[in-house]
Amino acid sequence: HAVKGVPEVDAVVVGAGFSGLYLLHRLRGLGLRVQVFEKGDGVGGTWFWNRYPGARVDVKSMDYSFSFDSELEQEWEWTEKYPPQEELLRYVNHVADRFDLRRDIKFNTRVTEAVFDEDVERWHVRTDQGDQLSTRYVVMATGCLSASKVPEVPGLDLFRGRWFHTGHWPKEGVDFSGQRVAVVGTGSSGVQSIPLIAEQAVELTVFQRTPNFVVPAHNHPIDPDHQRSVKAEYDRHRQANRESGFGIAVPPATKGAFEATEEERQALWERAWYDRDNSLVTFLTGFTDMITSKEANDTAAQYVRDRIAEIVEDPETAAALQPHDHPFGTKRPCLGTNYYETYNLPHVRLVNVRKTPIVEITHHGLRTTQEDFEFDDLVFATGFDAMTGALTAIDIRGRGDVALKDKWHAGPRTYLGIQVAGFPNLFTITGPGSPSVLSNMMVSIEQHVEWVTDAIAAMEAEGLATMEPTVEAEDAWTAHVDEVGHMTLYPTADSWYMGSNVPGKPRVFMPYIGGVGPYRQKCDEVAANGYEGFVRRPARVAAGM
Ligand code: NA7
Repeated sequence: HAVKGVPEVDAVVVGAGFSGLYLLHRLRGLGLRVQVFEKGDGVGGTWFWNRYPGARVDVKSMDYSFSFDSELEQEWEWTEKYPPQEELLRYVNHVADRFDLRRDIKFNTRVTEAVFDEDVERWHVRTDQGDQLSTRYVVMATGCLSASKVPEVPGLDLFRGRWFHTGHWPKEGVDFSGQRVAVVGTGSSGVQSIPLIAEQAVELTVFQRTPNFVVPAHNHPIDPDHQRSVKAEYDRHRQANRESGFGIAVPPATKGAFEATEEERQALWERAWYDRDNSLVTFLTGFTDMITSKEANDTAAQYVRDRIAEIVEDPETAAALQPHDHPFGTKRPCLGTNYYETYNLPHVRLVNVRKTPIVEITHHGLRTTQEDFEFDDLVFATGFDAMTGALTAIDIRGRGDVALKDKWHAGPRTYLGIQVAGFPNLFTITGPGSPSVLSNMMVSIEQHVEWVTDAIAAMEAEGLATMEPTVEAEDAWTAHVDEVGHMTLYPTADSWYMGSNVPGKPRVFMPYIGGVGPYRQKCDEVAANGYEGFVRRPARVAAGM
């Protein structure tokens, strides 16, 4: 049945970010022939593309790194609490070299199509470079925030200045000296880049649709003693992350916000705001009911709003920067360095485009319902078609020629965020329905890569040809993800977790908020129970079908 002349491999991996690299390493370890396709000209995924000024991870370096190789984790020296993009890119290149991964990666190549051939039970994969491959397994390591999104306002083709999206920033960097710059978007990318662009630009106008909660990052050089002490007990440290809620171990909250006194609450928020060792999750994990009770959450939200009013001198700007429309954390909170302070600079101006929306881009700038703006450079920090965008951008067709895009027309449906019914041997790393973006991605990536490669190893050992979830298991998991999501405040916000930032995208809470630890336990139980909820079959020929 094999298509004549089409080369065969055992596994195709799409993407050479952290997920794709670790997958390649593990799949090779099983003795499989693996082909990785990567659309960039280097490894690194997120850290390859997001080179905008100020880009850095907001999970601590000691936690945001691979744990699978003890020599790697012991030898690599981090320099900062939150490493910048360049350092993460160096790290990921080091990993690629150390495990000799490049020879199985084809760069500058985008996978355009993956079609399951039911007759031979193989996937037929095509790329934009004309590659065609026949493979048994396809693993999508395409990332949750990789399909970037430029606003759907007319006129961009008329704009005579330079324009950029933070998610595919030019490699050579951009010099904004002497320029009048506009930034659209105030999520993490806007929050990180705005203060640095303001240092160069002669004039900076920030177009904000929704103010976010921005907590001081307190980034600093890593204390060598701290690095040594974590490394001395790295296994225990990593294990605590794996068992935690967000993939970042913190002392568990013991009471609800209103079981504490006003002084206790205040002390906690002071620590979350001022302590140089704070983290992204300090606010969210302070009390047991932070993500389930609006009133509890609002004690933190109000604390942050008060700090904004304190920092920002112009009362109108301060008011516009204060988030009121969503609870703290229900849109991805940001870590910032001099973010609010930047609005005190005389050449920086905030425009509230919720009040006066952008109507069109013009040849010299942009026009809102109220005003005509002129500038030289336009920066879109407008985010991504999150979690599903990179998957639905590929023409993926499973049994019965059903397109993944069509199957997901009302929102993603998966079992464990790992597989989709009707798409045998297709696996997603940190897919919708898994903790992914609500966690320390490195912890989630390692867990998925290990689970998926173990599942493949088990198939190989048992001589099985296909693995896919039952529709019942997928329905039950999808309902569970939704149900747990709706026990929290998350669905009340217009966020990219809900698909709200993409016009026409179904409003579904995509990640799993049940917690990284419990989720891992569930995955392990499923595997231990003979891959409960999955159908695993020998080859049809071998089975005499
Ligand atoms: P985000 O967090 O999705 O932020 C995008 C920002 O752009 C956000 O403020 C959006 O406002 C704004 N936006 C998007 N479209 C428009 C239009 N059409 N007009 C005006 N403003 C717009 O992306 P980031 O790249 O900052 O961060 C992505 C993730 O990386 C982050 O969450 C971390 O996980 C790291 P909105 O809130 O939709 O009203």
